[in-house]
Amino acid sequence: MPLLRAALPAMPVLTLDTLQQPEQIRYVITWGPPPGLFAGLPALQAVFALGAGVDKLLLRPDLPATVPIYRLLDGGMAQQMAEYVRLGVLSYQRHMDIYRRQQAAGVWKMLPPRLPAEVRVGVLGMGEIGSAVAQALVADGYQVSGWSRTPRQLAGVASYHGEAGLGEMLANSDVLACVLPSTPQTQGLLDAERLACLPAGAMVINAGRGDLLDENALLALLDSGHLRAAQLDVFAMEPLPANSRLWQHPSVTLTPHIAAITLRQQAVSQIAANLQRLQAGLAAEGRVLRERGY
Ligand code: NDP
Ligand code: OXD
Repeated sequence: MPLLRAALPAMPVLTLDTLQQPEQIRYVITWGPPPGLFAGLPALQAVFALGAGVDKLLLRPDLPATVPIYRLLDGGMAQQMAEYVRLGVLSYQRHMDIYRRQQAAGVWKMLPPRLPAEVRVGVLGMGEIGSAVAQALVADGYQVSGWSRTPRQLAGVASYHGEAGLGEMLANSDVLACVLPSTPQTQGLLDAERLACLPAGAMVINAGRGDLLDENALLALLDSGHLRAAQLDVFAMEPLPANSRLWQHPSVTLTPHIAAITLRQQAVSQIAANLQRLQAGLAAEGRVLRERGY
């Protein structure tokens, strides 16, 4: 709050605890607002999400479709996500997951080295975050391809789009890294059939949203050995229920939705600049297009 007040000295900034005269509130900055909040704000002109993904906000029945939603554009999250994905890819390339299992079993066995140029990484989602992930992987020397809804060009990245493009990319991805938003079109995208299109011995990284991936299908393919490993940051239900088999699975590394965390200073600067644009009658950046769901 002090950061926001310092960035917007001319604008009264209230918290939920200090909220008075809700009928005068014009802007809300939020991640997970309490149910019904927006219904009591008749003067609401815009909502600023404290994150990149707005799937939950778009489902809010109390938020009129006429109120624009603005999301964070990168804000330091792209670099964090690139680090998160590179951790998984590097671990795969250097066989660290296999060596961990060998260690647990007391096995001393060298595996043949694999160079970055021999590892194919497919990135699902080539937006603010996905394109930074892809670029970081290209810089590391991996063979990188990317998938998006519309055609995208990125130096060193083989670009795919649409359903046909997805099949081809999956079949050629040793590591699949998902940083897609959750939309009606992407929910359930990584189902049993599509996951089975990955080459034998592939790894899946999901840091987009949990509902993109069928967790049971993933577990079945890990159990059968078709997939070698998974690194998961997001889940169908968060926190991940205690009885999920993912917790204990030897081929799964999981993290509690921390792949790319909102950085306060960057978020405040971006939102304050956007508010100032709106106040000056200019278009703000990062507007979510409701009709496409992200
Ligand atoms: P962007 O909106 O910038 O990019 C979204 C990308 O997904 C675009 O390339 C878009 O295609 C593609 N896409 C959307 N729908 C489809 C579809 N139906 N088929 C193919 N491609 C599709 O989002 P960001 O990069 O900023 O963020 C992506 C997501 O990452 C967030 O929505 C959030 O869910 C997740 N995230 C997770 C975090 C974590 O800590 N785990 C942190 C931050 C974000 P096109 O280029 O054609 O528009
Ligand atoms: C986001 C997230 O979407 O943290 O920003 O998941």
